[in-house]
Amino acid sequence: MKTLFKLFAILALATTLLNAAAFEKVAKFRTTKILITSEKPLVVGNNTIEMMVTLKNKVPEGAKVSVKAFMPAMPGMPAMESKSEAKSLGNGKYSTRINFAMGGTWQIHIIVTPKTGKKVRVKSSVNI
Ligand SMILES: [Cu+2]
Repeated sequence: MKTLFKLFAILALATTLLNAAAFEKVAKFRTTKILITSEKPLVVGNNTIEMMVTLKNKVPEGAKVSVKAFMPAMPGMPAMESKSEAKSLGNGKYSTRINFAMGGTWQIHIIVTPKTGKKVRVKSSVNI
């Protein structure tokens, strides 16, 4: 019995470690909450992020999600932007790729378009 318990404890720990995201941030706007995660640390170049979207603590069935990451113009540098339509993985989970062209602070706008009702823009930012 003791061995079995140990086995379960190890399994539980392993699962926790496997699920630990290298990047995690919550973005909120009114009743819309988005948990942004990435398995790998965010880097300059291509990144895959996942988003867990809830509206009033519920999964918005059939909602569309798009992501815009941008950096305003800087001295000697034009404004930069990366736009994408996220792929639905079901159960309020979405995945998309973002390209960060350079290091620094990037503004992130996540636009959630529910099947019915108004679209919501949730703002966040990341440091690369
Ligand atoms: Cu820049």
